[in-house]
Amino acid sequence: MKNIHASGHVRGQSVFLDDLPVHEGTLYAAVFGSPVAHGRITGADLERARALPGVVAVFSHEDIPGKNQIGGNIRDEPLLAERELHYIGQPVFLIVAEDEWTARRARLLAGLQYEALPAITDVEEAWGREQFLFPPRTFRLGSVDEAWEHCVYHFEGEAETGAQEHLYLEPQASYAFPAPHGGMKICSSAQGPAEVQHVAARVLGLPVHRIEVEATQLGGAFGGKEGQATAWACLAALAAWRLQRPVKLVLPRQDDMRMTGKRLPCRARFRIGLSRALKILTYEATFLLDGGAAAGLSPGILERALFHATNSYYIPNVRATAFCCRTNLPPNTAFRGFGAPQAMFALEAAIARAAYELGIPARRIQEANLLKEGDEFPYGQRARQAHARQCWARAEADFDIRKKEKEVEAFNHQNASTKKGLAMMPVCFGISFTKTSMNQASALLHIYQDGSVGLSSGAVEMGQGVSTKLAQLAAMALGVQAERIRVETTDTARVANSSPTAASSGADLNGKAVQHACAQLRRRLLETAASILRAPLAEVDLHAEQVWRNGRPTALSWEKLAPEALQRRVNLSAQGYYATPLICFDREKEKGHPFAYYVYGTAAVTMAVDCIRGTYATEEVCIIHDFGDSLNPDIDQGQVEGGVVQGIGWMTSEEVGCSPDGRLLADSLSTYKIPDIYAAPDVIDCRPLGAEGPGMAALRSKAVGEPPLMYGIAAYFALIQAIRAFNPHYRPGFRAPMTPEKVLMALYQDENAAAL
Ligand code: LUZ
Ligand code: MOS
Repeated sequence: MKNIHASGHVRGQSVFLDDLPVHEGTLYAAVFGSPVAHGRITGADLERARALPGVVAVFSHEDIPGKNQIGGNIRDEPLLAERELHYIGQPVFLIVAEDEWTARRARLLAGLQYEALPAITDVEEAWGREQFLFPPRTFRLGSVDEAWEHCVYHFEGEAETGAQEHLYLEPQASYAFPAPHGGMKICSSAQGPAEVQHVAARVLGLPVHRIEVEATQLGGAFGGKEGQATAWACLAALAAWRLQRPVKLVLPRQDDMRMTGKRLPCRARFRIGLSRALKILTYEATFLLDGGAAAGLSPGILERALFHATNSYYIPNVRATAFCCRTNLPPNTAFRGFGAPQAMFALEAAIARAAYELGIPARRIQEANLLKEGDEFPYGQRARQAHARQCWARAEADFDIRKKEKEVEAFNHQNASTKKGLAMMPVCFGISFTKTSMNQASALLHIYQDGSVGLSSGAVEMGQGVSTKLAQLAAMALGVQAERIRVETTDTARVANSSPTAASSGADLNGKAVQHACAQLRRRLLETAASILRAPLAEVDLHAEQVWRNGRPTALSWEKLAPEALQRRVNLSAQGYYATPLICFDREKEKGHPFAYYVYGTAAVTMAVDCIRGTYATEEVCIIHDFGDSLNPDIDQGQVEGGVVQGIGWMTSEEVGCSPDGRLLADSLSTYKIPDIYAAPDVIDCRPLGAEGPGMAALRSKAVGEPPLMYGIAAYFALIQAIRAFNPHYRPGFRAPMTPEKVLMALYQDENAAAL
């Protein structure tokens, strides 16, 4: 089935929050953000802003009727600053006007007096001063120190990955309007409408049932709207509540880039020990994650980093510790991969480091240590249906990696000013929210009297195609054509308490809930059909829009069955519910079985470097990916392509950067460079592994959203290879992103220079 949103998206006809018709009397809001990274508020002068014609109100924290607190598990984040300022762009005032431009102009007239305090913008400094957002955690397996003594090869080093801006096409957006009987309706571009509802209720001081949050489709999210849609929704709701008028708040791109958090940058120190046969016997890593000014989703991100510290490898002795540091930067947040990419990069750096020192290809170490059936992860779960080796072997064979390597070598031999590099990247990504309680979903289905079907679930469509997959699942389960199914918006009044659409689990969890609802409806309709046909239940079946008896079609079509069932007073609505079975985790012991299953894959990336200019191109990306039994190969292929390009961007050109006083250096599209169509790989050849999927995935179709991002890590190591082919003195510092500027410096680095 085609993605039901494809034609709307490519024609620019898809409707997002800011395109919805507005209610009469709608007002527009703009956020006044902190001008300093750290400071104490000493006064405010809002009269000039209030006096501007068209300005309706300027709100501060004093106007919040409920609690000025939007933090999740850790309550450390005010909606509007009270006394202290913690990052540039932190919301301080909300200006509401008759139109957007007036609101933004009034922002320039608002005055804030403050006393500046020293800001911490460096994660090492935060670590040194023990500025932590919450306590560190450590995962352990075997005995690292004992094993270290038995290793033949020992290496230590550092690795670093940068932040990443989500750059969803649709910026953060919310629209709130008072509803009858003291309610509030919020339309929000959010991955988790239930979380927005819950926090908005806290801020407004209302019971949760008085707030309804609806998400239509989102123009991208990538994790950036998992925890961070809340502030803007609460601000719009605050103004709408105080003024009892509709209020819209859509962040201009530059506000969005300045005010919202990014992927957590990470600095890692590692120690890796190998046997003569290149078995990794011991690995120790310490991760310093930069959480920014508030915890947000960082506790989950930190633990997912630890869960993926050994990626697709079996290492018998592991100690991985992660600290989440507090800095004076916007609170960093979820981004496709959720901590796992940061940890995986560190291990690849350790492997690459060992390979260079030993003068062998990294591929040999990678291959010698891949997971096999039954291997234990540092947190106690064992790999089942472990496809790590299969993916690797298929990649080597299908893409003839040896031949490609020889070609790269020959090319480098023949060309003086262009050099190529090839690197491989295995991936093993755990599927389930790491927080066990979040692994639940529900769905609500209505069959209407003409046989058409309305489907609501907790899943938010953000371009990933989950609506299409849910329609497919419902159509299959009910035995009707997918055109009969309308996938509705995601609304807390229809489906309550849903987890955010995140962790690659949207289609899995909501798909199972849809199947559960459909099974109930199907059962009722089969009973109805049996009674109409006066046939035993065992003889009737429902598929292809038809009731069948003993394998032959009857005169009873789906279109006739639905109204007939209604006449007979059969309930044509059903709610389905799913909670992932078996998973558990014990945080005291740091052991358990947190994941329903794993997604595996192997990528090979070839990069070509222009050694005069330092520019580069991704020539080819070859991937064997473990889709299970894909529900929709087109959508899944798209997820792999988008994911790997996004990962390559993170590793290469996407540099956020910040000045020592905490100002983001890349806060617009002229300074932040994501891969465009020209920078995207010339070839992405992604082939399915073809192994059977797990029963824990809907129709054995594995989750696909996040795992492919980590294939992009190979781009960094391919670049390093190419640079070394030109400059044997180059000492890699394993600091991503490897921007063209950095590549150019690396190409001409002399032997005494510091690692780069
Ligand atoms: N969000 C979350 C996630 O709350 N928990 C997770 O485990 C997760 N994993 C990936 C992406 N988002
Ligand atoms: Mo996410 S990083 O919102 O799955």
